[in-house]
Amino acid sequence: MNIIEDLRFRGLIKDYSNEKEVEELLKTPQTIYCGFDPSASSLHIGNFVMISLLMRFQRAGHRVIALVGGATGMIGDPSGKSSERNLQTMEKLQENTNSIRRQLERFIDLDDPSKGLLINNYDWIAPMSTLEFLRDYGKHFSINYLLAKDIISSRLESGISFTEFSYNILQAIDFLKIYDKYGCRIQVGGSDQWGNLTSGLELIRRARGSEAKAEILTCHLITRADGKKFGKSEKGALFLDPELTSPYQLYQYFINVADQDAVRYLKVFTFLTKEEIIEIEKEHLANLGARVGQKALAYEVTKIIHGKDKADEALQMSQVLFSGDIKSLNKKQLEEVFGDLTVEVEGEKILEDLLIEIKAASSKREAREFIKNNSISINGEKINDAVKVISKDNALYGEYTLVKRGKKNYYLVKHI
Ligand code: 383
Repeated sequence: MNIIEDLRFRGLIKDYSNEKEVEELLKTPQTIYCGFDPSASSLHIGNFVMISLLMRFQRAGHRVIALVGGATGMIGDPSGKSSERNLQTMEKLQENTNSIRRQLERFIDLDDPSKGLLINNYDWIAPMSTLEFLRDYGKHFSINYLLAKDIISSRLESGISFTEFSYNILQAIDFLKIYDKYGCRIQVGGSDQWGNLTSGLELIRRARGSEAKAEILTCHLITRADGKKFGKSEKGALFLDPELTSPYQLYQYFINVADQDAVRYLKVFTFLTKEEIIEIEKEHLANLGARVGQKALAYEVTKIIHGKDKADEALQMSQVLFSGDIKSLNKKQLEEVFGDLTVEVEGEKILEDLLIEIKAASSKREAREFIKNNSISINGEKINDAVKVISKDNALYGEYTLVKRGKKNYYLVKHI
């Protein structure tokens, strides 16, 4: 299967400048670029779709260029934003640029410059003079052309600064520079980037003549079956930085996707082959309750982003929710898995009172009922003594008591 067929199978491609031309170009080794602005200290799962696209091209024998927008990040892309952005400080931008570079380096093979490159548009945009900008580049764009772009026209009511209005031209300049310097003929991006990508084509054709060959390809932005925004957990965006989104949180997000989304996401986010995915899909559909698709997805995504060890650990941690084997978790893992369910409790309590205090039962009668029916476990062990004393003394790590009621209601008691 060639790369385009593979990308089509994965449902990644939204639009091309010219489908036939892109296919033709990809028959021989090409240089393909995608840009990432340092708007935050970490890239997120939406960016990862494009990083993995570059990885797919690289594995198919093409050279890829990951561009960090050191200069464009100073301006702020209006794409997908309904209002003007605040400018970031130079210190923050520098910091973000460094951490984003480090993230890209982990995914894209940069050992051999004929296979992968990391570049920063600050290197050519910062030294450019205003006159050069206006005479060499601005002259190629009519205001009418720019105003017709969705991103810009949609902001005419609420307003857009000249700064953000100019962003599109900066990205177009990048494409021309990279076209000239690296012979790069294909820029890729999410579908939100269409307006920026087409301006690059426009500039290359105007500046280098109509026979100049350059094309673009965009990917679908990822959607969710329930219509919510993809990639946002209760704690915010899913970041690639494990300090911001832990491997376990990432795993949990994907293990919880809808049945209809699981296989679709396997295609988008993993490097499993078509055959492997079809096999998983069969098993998944044959028994949705077993969540075969979600399990493969969560494990694979965590593995690609954080490595096999972290994926194994996340898998093991999430299995505790079903096995109840609490003792296999260390303190940090216990806090990760159950931290959101923490209830602080002062002093020692007998079990039936504790259940009421933490709202696992609504009355003494109900509490006793649960205990009698064997539906309460404490730190992984069934307890049927309603007056058992629960305190710091028998707590896990001298601090926590994990209460489980029924099959899946957990309460993490923190003794204070
Ligand atoms: C800057 C200079 C270039 C080429 C691209 C850029 C960045 C671009 C942008 N991209 C987004 C970002 O940085 O803003 N103007 O967060 C996202 N991308 C990719 C993809 C995506 C886009 O990094 O759709 C999601 O990840 O294109 O929103 O010369």
